[in-house]
Amino acid sequence: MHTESFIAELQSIVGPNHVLISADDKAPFLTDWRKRFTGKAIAVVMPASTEEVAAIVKCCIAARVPIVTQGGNTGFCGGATPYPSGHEIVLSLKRMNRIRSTDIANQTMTVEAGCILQSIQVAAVETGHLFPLSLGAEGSCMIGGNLATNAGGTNVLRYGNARDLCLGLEVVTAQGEIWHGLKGLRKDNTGYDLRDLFIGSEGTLGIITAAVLKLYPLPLSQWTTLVATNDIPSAIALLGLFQKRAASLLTGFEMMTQESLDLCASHFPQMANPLSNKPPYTILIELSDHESEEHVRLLLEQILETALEDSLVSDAIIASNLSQAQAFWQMREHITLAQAQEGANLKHDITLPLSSLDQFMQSTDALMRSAYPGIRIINFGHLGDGNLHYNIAPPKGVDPHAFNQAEETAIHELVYAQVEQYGGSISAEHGVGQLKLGGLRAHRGAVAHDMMKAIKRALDPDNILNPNKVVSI
Ligand code: FAD
Ligand code: 2HG
Ligand code: ZN
Repeated sequence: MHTESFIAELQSIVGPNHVLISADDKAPFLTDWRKRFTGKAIAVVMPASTEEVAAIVKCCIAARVPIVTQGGNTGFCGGATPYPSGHEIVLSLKRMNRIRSTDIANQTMTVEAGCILQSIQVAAVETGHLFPLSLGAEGSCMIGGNLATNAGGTNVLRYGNARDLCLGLEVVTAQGEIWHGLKGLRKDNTGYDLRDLFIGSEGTLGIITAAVLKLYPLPLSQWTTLVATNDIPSAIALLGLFQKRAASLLTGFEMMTQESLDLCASHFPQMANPLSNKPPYTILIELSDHESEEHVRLLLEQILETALEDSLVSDAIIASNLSQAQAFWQMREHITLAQAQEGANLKHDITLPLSSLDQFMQSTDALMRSAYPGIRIINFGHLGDGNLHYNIAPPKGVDPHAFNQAEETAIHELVYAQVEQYGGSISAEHGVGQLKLGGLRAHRGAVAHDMMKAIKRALDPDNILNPNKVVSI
């Protein structure tokens, strides 16, 4: 491969301004959001259309250059970061950011992969609809990346994850062909489900260029409350109570330990927990209603009354206006930002059956604290989905890089052994990327892992799309 002629060919496809080759221009695309992974790339290429993506893939096949597709670069597993070998290109979809159409009768919107999630949410509201995918990175992550990682976020317990919100895809295959799968159908049993195969495949099977998304009626009113619970069994009983009494009106159920909130407040003092006496667990609950403000407010008050009577909660604050509700959510979302400011940490994005969650937390906390005295367990997450962000930070005053270098493997092993014991998953919503590549065979089992490798070989025999992410062949 002659680098110069390869670059010239890429330039002829997308135009010279859209092939970045200088170190400074490429730098923002070569390190992930957490600054955990840094790689190198021949170039960063920014196509403006699906046809240009297809032409780039064909050019890369001919030159035997692998492609690392990138959306908003907010992923947590290094999936969008090239390896340090420098033999890959980064394909950034940021220029493919058009909303192609909205079909009000069908309640769908067709968007290009480089649309920022928040811009889709706003466009949906402008038509009187809700696009329910919601996460802390929504101001910069892109829908292609959301689908490629099957992102979760805070509305999963009511609306499902990214997979549940997508009806059709347009994909450029590893052969540089275009699969036109942009149908907005809620039923389609015509053989294998290709859409679901590409969703969650983290750029290893195809390049998502556009998607048909589901829209929902915009709720009339939302009420948010923060409640204090003393233990996880009470929190889970509270979840059951809300599910029974509020049913589909329950749209958020998030858990934060006080240790997480203390860290958050130490970096963002204006975001201290408004509940008094620093309860062990703070739960953020959101109800969304289509009937009326009074209806949902009354329902929330009645459920909280029962919860207080049954001693499931010891304290509660209902947000009295929109800005207080936003402040509750900000506190929740800022735990990740506080951790980033505090320094390197070890993330564990895990799910457990709700029935095992308490035992998991008690035994893992005990093992962790006895092995690493002074360790900080920053545990929070989407309790309604059984999804914990069980993040580990070194004892205060200990250099995080030195600590991670010495203890990372042992800490991951400790947590993941516990996850296996309690029937959980080592990746709930963030994916595999390069971070969890090595642990996947043991976790999924040889049979499942071999099927995944067979799929990768069948769809991408030249191993051109994001090699050595998710699975190695
Ligand atoms: P990128 O990081 O650019 O890419 C992620 C993966 O998808 C890579 O493997 C990449 O190759 C692939 N990819 C990207 N675009 C395409 C495409 N068009 N076709 C094929 N493959 C593609 N995640 C959650 O699930 N829930 C959360 O609550 C959540 N909160 C977050 C909060 C913060 C502050 C941050 C920084 C991140 C959070 N994330 C969360 C993680 C991240 O935002 C999601 O994984 C998101 O879906 C990634 O989107 P992206 O556009 O940034 O993708
Ligand atoms: C969230 O739920 C994100 O806020 C980030 O998934 C989790 O920081 C994390 O580990
Ligand atoms: Zn999360």
